[in-house]
Amino acid sequence: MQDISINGLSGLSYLPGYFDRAGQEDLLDQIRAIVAEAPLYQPVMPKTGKPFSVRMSNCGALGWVSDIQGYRYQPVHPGTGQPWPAMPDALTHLWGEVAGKAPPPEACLINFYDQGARMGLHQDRDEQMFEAPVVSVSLGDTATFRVGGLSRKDPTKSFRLQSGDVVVLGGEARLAFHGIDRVLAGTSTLLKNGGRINLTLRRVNPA
Ligand code: MD6
Ligand code: FE
Repeated sequence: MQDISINGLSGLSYLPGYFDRAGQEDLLDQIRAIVAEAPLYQPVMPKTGKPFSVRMSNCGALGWVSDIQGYRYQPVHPGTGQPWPAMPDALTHLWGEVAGKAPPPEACLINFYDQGARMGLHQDRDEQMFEAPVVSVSLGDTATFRVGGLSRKDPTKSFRLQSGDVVVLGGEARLAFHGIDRVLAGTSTLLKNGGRINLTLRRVNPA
């Protein structure tokens, strides 16, 4: 586990290779079963309706959604109206290992990146509980992750996230701006057709 200092903020941890290849394959099988039930869909930005370049789904009690009305957490898939599938045990276990005293995660956002997809600089701030960290898992092709400070104008650092890597944004870095600049094609054999999956675990409501 590496603690990375960014703009003087503590609380950003990087755990390279947290999941070994067998662990990544197990997790991927479970994500495939989840998206068979709760299909990936292309969300749009609030107000403008501009589509995201990533496709999304969720698992856990709550899922993060974005549509013309805004960003929010909700208990059902916006297309099927069905509850989100359960969160895999491996993810609840990961949270127990890295999230300190935080209550269990309620939501796991699944982001799928095709070649060319990216994620603009943003803060994760739709939760009612910033005391709990956000924990991310990367699967598939390597991505360039950029992280800055509490203001969008703060300087940023970028580093590569490989399949199996975990990032924790907690403490002072919980609200740091971050994003994905690009996905590097052909860097992993985990997904047959390439691309990248990112899972972010969140606690939404106070215990
Ligand atoms: C991604 N990650 O890796 C996007 N958010 O595809 C995030 O937006 C993120 O990695 C909160 C905490 C860690 C993250
Ligand atoms: Fe984020």
